[in-house]
Amino acid sequence: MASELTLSDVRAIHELPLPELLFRAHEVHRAHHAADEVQLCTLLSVKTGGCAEDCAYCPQSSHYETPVSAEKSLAVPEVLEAASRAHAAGATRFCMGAAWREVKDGPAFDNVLDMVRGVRALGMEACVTLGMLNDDQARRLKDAGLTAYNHNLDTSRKHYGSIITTRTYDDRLSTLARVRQAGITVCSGGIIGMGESVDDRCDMLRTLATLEPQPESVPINTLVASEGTPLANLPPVDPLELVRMIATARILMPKSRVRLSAGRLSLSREAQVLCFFAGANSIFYGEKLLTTGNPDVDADRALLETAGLRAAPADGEVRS
Ligand code: SAM
Ligand code: DTB
Ligand code: SF4
Repeated sequence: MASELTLSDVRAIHELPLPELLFRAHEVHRAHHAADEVQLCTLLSVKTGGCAEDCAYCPQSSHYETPVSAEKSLAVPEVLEAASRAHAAGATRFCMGAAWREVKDGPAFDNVLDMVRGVRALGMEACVTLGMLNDDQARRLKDAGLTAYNHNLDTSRKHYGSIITTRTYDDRLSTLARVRQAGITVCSGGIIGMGESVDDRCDMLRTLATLEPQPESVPINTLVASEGTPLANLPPVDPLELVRMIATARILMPKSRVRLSAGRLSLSREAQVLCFFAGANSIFYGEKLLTTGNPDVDADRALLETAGLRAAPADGEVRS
């Protein structure tokens, strides 16, 4: 995608009549991906709660009174047991999240490196999301075999200041540049339903699509309105707005894996199938995201089966 992509270019795509938008997105999807495959990715919070950042959507921020309390980091063996169970259930990617503002050198980070090595040894892709990091930490993650680093832009530059004040949009972009520089693939997306305008949504997609190269992975989350956070009482997103967001992301970033991420518990099967048609080709798989719920494994297996879709094989595995 050309770097001169403008907000009005993105709006023009986003505002297409929905059938036309879906048609174009699906065409792009089929040209670049096996359109019947959905990657199953399991999440685990390896350090929950007590986070110093003030992200207005997040139940793990210590700035708000939420039902999530600060816990100790998980030990390496329990994380690898969870990864192994996820693998046995069919997940090919394991993503570990920590409620950190940034990575700090020391035993907790050394443990994360061991977790990454262990997940890779199971034959799974390993992704972590640990907040900001420096060049040396990015290099050590790469050396441990990390596949991807998740760090979301979350929203547009304009809307960002009303969601997070404890770090800037440019901090986020520099972290992404460090990850890229270290040779780790980039996972970056955002959240809809945080009171942003359609322009904000489109501008976030514009920023993601003009990164060079584009992120390999783009999670699109719907706000999980969490008790105690400043965004707890926002109205739910119309699922068709999510479909538009996914279709627009697919058209702008043809090769990226677009992930239908948080918020699926509020989506009908029909809405999820429309998201897959629009180009989403990954879901979080397992009863829990980081601290909130997600459809259970049986429901997701049944959804894929009913829709005639299949779990994507691990890289290098032959389709059966
Ligand atoms: N602390 C690290 C960071 O923020 O980079 C990593 C973990 S953080 C929980 C990862 C991402 O989860 C956030 O960037 C945000 O996009 C998403 N997220 C967190 N809470 C959410 C919520 N209530 N609803 C939807 N997405 C959420
Ligand atoms: C992403 O974009 N969504 C995931 C993952 N990256 C780390 C996290 C969703 C968290 C939803 C709220 C929770 O469960 O705490
Ligand atoms: Fe902390 Fe990440 Fe939650 Fe922000 S999104 S409060 S950085 S855990």
